[in-house]
Amino acid sequence: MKPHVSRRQFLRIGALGAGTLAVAPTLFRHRPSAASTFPVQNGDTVTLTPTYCEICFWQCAGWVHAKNGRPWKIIGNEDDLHSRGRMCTRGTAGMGAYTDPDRLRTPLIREEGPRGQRFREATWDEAFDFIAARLESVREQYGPESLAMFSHGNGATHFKTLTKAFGSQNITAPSYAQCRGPRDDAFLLTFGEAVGSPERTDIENTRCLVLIGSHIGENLHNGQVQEMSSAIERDARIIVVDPRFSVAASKADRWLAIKPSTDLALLLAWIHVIVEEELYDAEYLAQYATGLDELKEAVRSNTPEWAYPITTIEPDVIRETARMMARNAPATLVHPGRHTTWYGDDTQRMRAVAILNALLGSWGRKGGFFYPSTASVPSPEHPPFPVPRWTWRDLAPNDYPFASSAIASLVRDATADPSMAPDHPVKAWLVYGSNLVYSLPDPDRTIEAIQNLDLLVAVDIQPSEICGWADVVLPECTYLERYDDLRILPGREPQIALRAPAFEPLYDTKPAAWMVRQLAARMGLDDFFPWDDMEDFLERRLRAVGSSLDEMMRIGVKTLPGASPLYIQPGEDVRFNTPSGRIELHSQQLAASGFDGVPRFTPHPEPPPGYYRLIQGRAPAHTFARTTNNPLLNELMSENDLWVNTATAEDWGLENGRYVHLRNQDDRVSRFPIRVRVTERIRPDCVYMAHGFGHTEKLLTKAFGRGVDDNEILADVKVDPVMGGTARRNTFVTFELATAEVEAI
Ligand SMILES: Nc1nc2c(c(=O)[nH]1)N[C@H]1C(S)=C(S)[C@@H](COP(=O)(O)OP(=O)(O)OC[C@H]3O[C@@H](n4cnc5c(=O)[nH]c(N)nc54)[C@H](O)[C@@H]3O)O[C@H]1N2
Ligand SMILES: Nc1nc2c(c(=O)[nH]1)N[C@H]1C(S)=C(S)[C@@H](COP(=O)(O)OP(=O)(O)OC[C@H]3O[C@@H](n4cnc5c(=O)[nH]c(N)nc54)[C@H](O)[C@@H]3O)O[C@H]1N2
Ligand code: SF4
Ligand SMILES: [Mo]
Repeated sequence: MKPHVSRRQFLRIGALGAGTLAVAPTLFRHRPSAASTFPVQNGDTVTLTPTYCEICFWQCAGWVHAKNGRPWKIIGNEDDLHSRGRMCTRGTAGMGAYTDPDRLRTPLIREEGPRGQRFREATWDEAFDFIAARLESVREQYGPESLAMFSHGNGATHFKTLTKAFGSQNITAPSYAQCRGPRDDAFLLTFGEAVGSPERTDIENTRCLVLIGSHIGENLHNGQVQEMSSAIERDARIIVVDPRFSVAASKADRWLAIKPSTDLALLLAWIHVIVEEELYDAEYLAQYATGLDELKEAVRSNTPEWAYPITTIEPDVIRETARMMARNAPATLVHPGRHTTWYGDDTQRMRAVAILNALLGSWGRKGGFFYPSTASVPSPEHPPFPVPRWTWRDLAPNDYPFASSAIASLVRDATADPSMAPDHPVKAWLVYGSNLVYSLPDPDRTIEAIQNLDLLVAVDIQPSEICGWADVVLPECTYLERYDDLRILPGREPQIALRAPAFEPLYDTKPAAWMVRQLAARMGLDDFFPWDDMEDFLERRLRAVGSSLDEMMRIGVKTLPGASPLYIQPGEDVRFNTPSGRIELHSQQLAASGFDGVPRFTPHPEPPPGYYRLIQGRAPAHTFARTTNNPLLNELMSENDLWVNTATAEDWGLENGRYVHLRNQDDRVSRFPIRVRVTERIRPDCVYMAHGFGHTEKLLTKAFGRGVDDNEILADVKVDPVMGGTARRNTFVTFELATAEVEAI
């Protein structure tokens, strides 16, 4: 029996440290008006400015409250489908990004000498002149394609335009090949469409939610957590597959404590049961799918008994959970997760997830995957971009045929080893809001690549590690001090959201849009920016859809007309964007390229004796490494713990709270120690930590040396041959007992 957990209780569990959603106190009963100032008690005045959050990429819209011009609080915008009026812990703490005294304050230029750490303060003019001159020399010597851009976040919009205007389409982000690439490409191959961000998952209406390694509740993507809370309240069935008893597992009907790295075997066994017992949606498949016969043939031997010794999940449990999914179909959602670069065969594992959903008929059905709508908002017109002579694809023309985006790690590798593609040199990097030393595997390789560059520009708000390796650091003001482009993302309705400055930029920091205009002027690329300033840019975009900056300042979020139906209508003729025009259970495209048309299980390496598989995930109070120095969030959680099973801890004589260093299978030892958390909530064959800690940059005074960075001890990073994703969970660690403990820091 599942204990009844109400939505409120789930949220409270969050407050205990697992995942908090701050419920917005409604200060004003009426709608706020244009960044307007309201008198409140004691003669105080309060100003409300619309924003959408930049603390993670769910981009919740909210209202920034300033009291007497001073930062006060941020609450969710009730009309916003991403936040539904509530921000999460991290979004609520967005003020900390603004108030952090460690922020970058002024442009920096590297002093003569080797790259790394020695800078002088510079004026903006000096910084722009330097960059423009170096880029010109790169263009002359190697061509404009030699510039690569790495980014994360909406603020990068204008830098991307600048890069394309310069003549390069080498624009990439670790959020593809180090994150959701395998998932999106697997769904593209199967349904002809990606899952996208925010995910098109109809958790709100699901009757059976299956989470395979997706730890919603700790992964705090706001809308999903709220929808999952309401699914729990509605008493939807929840199945969680995780080697660790996650917050989601604690809410589940069934927790399948799978042996890590074996998920594909479980998925194939589920598919086997659904096929053998004919539990699939035959009518749906007959109308929309192709490849059922090949699928049946391929999974014939993948019985639950076959999967048991691989996964350690008992055959009865596999059968029972498969039937539970089928009983609730099509309102069964086998959630595709987001961070899916795990073991190197990730696109194939995600294909199995896609196939399972197809069998259950959940694609395009209520409680499964909905069809999102996106607002169409034209931008001010500019001349066409020059056509580059080569792109990132030419760096490895015969590899990763199904990569649907540029592979950040590939661009990095080609920079480190110019012989990989001698005719396509990468000589300059523009890095916006991406801490590549933390987010690309093999940081030594990243630094090696950087040493080959003629120019590295880092645009950031704080002195993250990547800044230390730059030639020029451009300090951006935080999202609370700037306009950015509109938020235009797919969702149940075509919504747009505005981010406007609530405060003047502190120190000598500036918005990216201003930086780009300054650079464009020096580089003769002004024509690509046919607007005066961000207010003009936004006004023009908004006028084109019948709104205005003034209206958006008053409402923050607007739903535009033209929402398309969320679900496939009964009997509707649907053409899927695959070669066959149908859902491809057997992928013709994969087979034609020499990959398995139906996924096939192959075992992954096992930890040697005395070693444990290192698995990792998200801390609810932090976003990657970008918030660990945020004063408000650092106070909530300043370092990560290492989850160690009680039996393992006993074997090693590890008591709770003890600090250890970690040694991986290549004998690489973590720079800092990590605190052991002894728990029954994890299998004995693996250990777990949250990503984003163990900062090596001393200027991040609160985060420096606290906890361990999983990235520095990754080993055996397998590359997915289908799309170039870099797998992060073949690392095995053992414990180095730290005697000096924290004094070592
Ligand atoms: N080892 C390891 N590697 C990983 C992951 C992991 O779990 N472990 N996760 C992967 C995943 S899922 C993803 S999505 C990627 C993300 O990896 P990245 O692309 O690196 O993204 P973030 O960590 O969000 O980016 C952090 C940088 O953005 C800066 N920043 C924050 N706000 C702003 C702003 O307003 N303006 C500017 N200019 N900069 C800003 C921060 O100071 C920081 O330097 O990493 C991947 N890499
Ligand atoms: N608070 C917070 N929320 C975030 C983020 C953040 O930084 N902070 N980042 C966002 C981003 S960009 C992403 S990509 C997502 C990532 O979040 P998700 O896509 O939900 O998940 P992962 O990080 O892949 O998975 C972590 C979970 O997988 C389990 N796991 C490890 N190995 C295995 C295995 O072999 N099999 C199975 N079944 N489970 C395994 C871990 O125990 C853990 O519970 O989170 C998003 N949400
Ligand atoms: S989920 Fe939280 S951190 Fe992410 S955008 Fe929303 S409020 Fe901000
Ligand atoms: Mo991600």
